[in-house]
Parts: sequence; structure tokens; C-alpha cells
Amino acid sequence: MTLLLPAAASMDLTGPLAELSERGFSPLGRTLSDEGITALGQRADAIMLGRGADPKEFFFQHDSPSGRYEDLQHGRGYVGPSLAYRKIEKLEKDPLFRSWIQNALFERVARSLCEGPITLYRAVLFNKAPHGGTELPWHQDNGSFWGLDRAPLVQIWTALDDAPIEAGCLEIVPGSHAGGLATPLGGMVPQNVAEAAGAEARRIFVPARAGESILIHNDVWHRSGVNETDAPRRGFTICYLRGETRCLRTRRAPRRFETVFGA
Ligand SMILES: O=C(O)CCC(=O)C(=O)O
Repeated sequence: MTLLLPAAASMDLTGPLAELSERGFSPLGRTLSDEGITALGQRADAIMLGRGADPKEFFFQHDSPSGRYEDLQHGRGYVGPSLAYRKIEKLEKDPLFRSWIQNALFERVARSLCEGPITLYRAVLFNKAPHGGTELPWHQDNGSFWGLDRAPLVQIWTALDDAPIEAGCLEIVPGSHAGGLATPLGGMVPQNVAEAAGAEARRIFVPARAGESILIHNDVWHRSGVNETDAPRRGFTICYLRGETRCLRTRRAPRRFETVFGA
């Protein structure tokens, strides 16, 4: 099966990479084929429903019943067949998702940003079930919370469904990556910091059609709301690292990041 659209494989990346650097994100347009949209969507659902895949292979977090981020239950993992998981991590273990992670366009993007091998930090599905989902507050995907000895390279987010504003598309504060980390810890941007920066007024919606991808700088402030539509809103995001990146976590054995694009 061909996941990457042939035209996307050879797209000129000059503009998108400049926009990524200036604004902290850049929509690439359509990248994933029709059959890829169907296949990855079906695979995502099969994984959530525990069909044909062992849930123990992946990390699951179910939506909170209220749709509030504060009400999420942590540490529960897979709680049975449901299409209302908020996120599924470790999707690199699935061969189909893995082939998307290693597609030739994303390799060109990563190689344009650094030399040498490229490894994977995470491959995550952010899912918002019809009339469901959980609000994801302003956050950055970097900081000591991420446990890395240097900044991640880039994230590439791909819509597996149409993601209009009403479905909880990505919202971004353009240029916010330029200010670095809001806190050394990274992750959530504290409410007082977001307010002081005028995040609400500066935010833009970044709707996407199924099969479109968006480059996202790890430091850019981004968030997403709940899904008010009758259709699911599934986004698959991949975070790539420079090959020399090391894990600084000490509580358990440090992670070894898998090479996805060799030297
Ligand atoms: O798809 C979403 O709602 C959130 C995506 C996100 O936060 C990310 O890709 O880092």
C-alpha cells in the first residue's frame, strides 16, 4: 500500500521550513493517500477496540468523562474496547503506523533540520471521539519534563479525519516558540503566563483536512478543544530527535531512542 502521495514526496520544503522557523508551525497540505487515510484510521480503531493488536503493546489514556483535562485518570492504561481513548502512544510498534513514521517526505524534513541519524521520541494518536474528546490546554512539547539532553528536532502531525474548528482542531500561538520555554519543566504553559502573553488573542485555529500534515516546532504553544461534530477527529503526531539525543531520566533505566532514519 502506498501511504505517501507521490506529489508530496517531492514537495519543495523551502517555504514550509522557513515558516516553521518563523511561526513555529507550517501546514504541508495533503501528504497521506486516500487508502492511507482509510487504513491508518481503521488500524487506530482496531487498536482501541483491542482487535488484531495486543493492547499491552501500547500506552493508552482514556478521555475524561467530563472532557476536562484536570479530570483525566492517570495510570489506568487500557480499560477495554472503546473509541474514546484520548491518546495512544508507542504506535511505532504497529507496522502500518511505523511505515508512515518512516515515509520519505518526513525523512526529507528531518534531514533538512539536522545531519546524521534521526531517532524517534514518540508516535502518538490524539483522538477525539464524536461529541467527545478532552480539552488539551496550552502546552509545549519540550523542557525537563521530556527528559532529554537537548531539544527535540521536530514534530509532524497528520490528520486521519477532517479536523475543522468544531472538531477540536489544533490551535497555535504563532511565533510563541521564539520565547523558548515558558517554564524549565516545559509541558503545560501556566495560566498566568498564557494570560500575560495574550495567548487567547494571538491564537489561530489550524483546521486540517484528512490526509494533511503540519510541521510543529516543539516549543510553539498549542492546544485543542473538544469535538462537537458527529465524526471522529484523529491526529497522529510523530516527534523526531537528533541521533545523539540522550535520555536524562534516572528513575528507571534511561530510554534508548530507536533510529528511524539511519546515517
Ligand atoms: O492533536 C491534538 O489535539 C494535540 C496534538 C499535540 O499536542 C501534539 O501533537 O503535540
